[in-house]
Amino acid sequence: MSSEASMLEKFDEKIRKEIKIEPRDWMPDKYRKTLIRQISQHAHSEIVGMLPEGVWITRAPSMRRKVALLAKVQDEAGHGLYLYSAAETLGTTRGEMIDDLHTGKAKYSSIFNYPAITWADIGAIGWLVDGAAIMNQVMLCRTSYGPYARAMVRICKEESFHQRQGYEIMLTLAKGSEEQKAMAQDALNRWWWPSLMMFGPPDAESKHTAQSMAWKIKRKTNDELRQQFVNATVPQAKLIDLTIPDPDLVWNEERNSYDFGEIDWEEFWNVVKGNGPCNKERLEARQNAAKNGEWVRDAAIAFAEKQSQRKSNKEQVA
Ligand code: BYC
Repeated sequence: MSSEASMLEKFDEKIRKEIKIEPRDWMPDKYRKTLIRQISQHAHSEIVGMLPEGVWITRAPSMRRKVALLAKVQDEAGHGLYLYSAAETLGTTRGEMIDDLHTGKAKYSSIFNYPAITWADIGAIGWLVDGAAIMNQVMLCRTSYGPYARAMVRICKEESFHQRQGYEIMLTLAKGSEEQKAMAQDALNRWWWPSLMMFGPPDAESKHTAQSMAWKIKRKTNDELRQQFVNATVPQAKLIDLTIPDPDLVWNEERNSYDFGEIDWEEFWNVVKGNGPCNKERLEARQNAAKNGEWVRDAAIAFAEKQSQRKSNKEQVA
């Protein structure tokens, strides 16, 4: 047996036995590439995901809401950083990943190309977008690559706070004046379908799912997670007396699940290809942030170099 074949056998055995793959372990090149793609896209989603909510920090309706939103957006920056670090253990660099984002080569979640136009959108994002994100990320806590799985455990704890803060905003608006309730319903109408799209294309059209399931990178398929999300979210909407904007939504006793309407996949691919309502604006915001922060990074590097020079000078004297 060639040494590559024997390494592959060992790798497959670890996957079979649910032993995590760690950075120094041998892994097939395609496994490494799939992880770099998925983890870096995930990291970019966290960073771009700060933009729609970030603009509402100064406009939050009370001190309490402002503090919670500020904490949430900061958490997202943190999630991005854990994820970039996890991807770096696979041999890529943060600079390469960020360049790929800024040049439009790397994807980030379609959902962040929609605008947050009212305060209720902040509620809908927390409730639906973070709700969908958790559904996907809970299964990623069991992903086969160790650093990704461990990052996910911490991220999920923070995401559940995000989901609750969003749902609580929706609850407050839904119990408020007629105008506030209408604002909450309008946000639900606009965010519902894009949230279902977050889970990715239907299984039959998902080019990566079969291999990622075999490698236990993904533990559930796009359609399974989407269904799980619908089943969990419909009762939450009922509880606050809001209507899911889907006339085909109906409980199916046999499947023990909700049946739901057809997703507009043409809209999804259009957004993924860069033609959503905010794609251009989001990319420009990240490119400008990189340009405007260049002097800070240069200064930090110069300072670190000076410190390390001083340390080695002292060591030489001693
Ligand atoms: N948007 O074969 P498929 C968050 C792409 S952020 C754009 O099913 P896969 C949060 C896909 O990349 C949550 N593109 O792919 C932050 C692929 O294209 P490439 C983000 C999408 O990887 C702030 C092609 O379509 N979560 O939590 O097996 C505030 C075919 O798809 C999308 C993650 O990133 C999409 N929605 O499955 C609030 C989780 N869907 O790469 C919240 C980690 C698919 O071949 N990622 N594409 O050019 C995953 O679990 C998987 O990558 C996906 C897709 C389920 C998203």
